[in-house]
Amino acid sequence: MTKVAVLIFCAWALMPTANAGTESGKTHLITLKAAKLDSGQLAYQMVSHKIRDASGKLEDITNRYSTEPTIPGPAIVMTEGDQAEVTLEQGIKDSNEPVSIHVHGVHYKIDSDGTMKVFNHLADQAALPGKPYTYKWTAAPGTAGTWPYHDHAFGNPMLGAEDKGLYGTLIVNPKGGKIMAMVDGQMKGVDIKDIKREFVLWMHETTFWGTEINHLANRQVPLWTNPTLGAREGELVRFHVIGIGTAFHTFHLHGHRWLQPGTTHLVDTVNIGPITRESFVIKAGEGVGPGPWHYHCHVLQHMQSGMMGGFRVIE
Ligand SMILES: [Cu+2]
Repeated sequence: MTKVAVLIFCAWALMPTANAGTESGKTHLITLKAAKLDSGQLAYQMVSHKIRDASGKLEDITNRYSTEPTIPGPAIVMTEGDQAEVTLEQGIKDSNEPVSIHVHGVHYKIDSDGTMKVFNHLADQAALPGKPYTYKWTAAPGTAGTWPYHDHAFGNPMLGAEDKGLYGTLIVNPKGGKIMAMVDGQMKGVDIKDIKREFVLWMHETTFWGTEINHLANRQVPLWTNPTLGAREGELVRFHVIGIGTAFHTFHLHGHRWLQPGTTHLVDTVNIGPITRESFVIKAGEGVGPGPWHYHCHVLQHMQSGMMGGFRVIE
């Protein structure tokens, strides 16, 4: 190799490499606020969500979210290859304490860890009143899945206040646009765009906290505690079940069964521990028809404490 060729080669080798797959991805410009509910619990609220495509065009999708703070917090949906800039505002009444967002699953640099200096030994990565903090996430290829995000600072600079309601869901859809599911008695790839509703259920101690992402109305609907879910028979429905807190649960859905992700196992009950999750697609009422079906935790003590809700499938 000539000297010039070596120099060109070295310059090429040292160029910052774009994350494969991100060139065509979108950038999510998100502002979230941490707030206090009348109940005294804490919650995240979507303030603004705009999506910038590769040509620079902005789409504002803020109106798809509740205008109030909710538990769980807003479900943020990205696709592998997308990036997000998430700015958090501290809007907690009567408090000057830092609050943060720590996300799981996706890629981020150490300054987007959402932790405090006492924990990360570098810097406080939290919002204060009048002083927002911005986190950068990359939904890199291979990070498709359902992930939690939660506070890691408020009230306790090591651990934060996730147990007071500061948690939400990040859904990274696979770039290929398909999810394996057992539908019509066959294991097959289901088109994500054919899913009509997604139910996000967080299992916290002896209570379910839910949100519906309704793709028919293009809206997220807060469902609050132990909700009754609803679907039409034959609709493709996706569940995201996530644990938080200290208890271990077994999530069970009556009359339905699903393919465990990455396996050929068909199940109707799964273990859910703190910050572990299960995400799956079913066809509502498949083989069993409409009815007032139920879901519940199958830990007897939790069932006895009322940890259950309905899954009404109508014709
Ligand atoms: Cu349980």
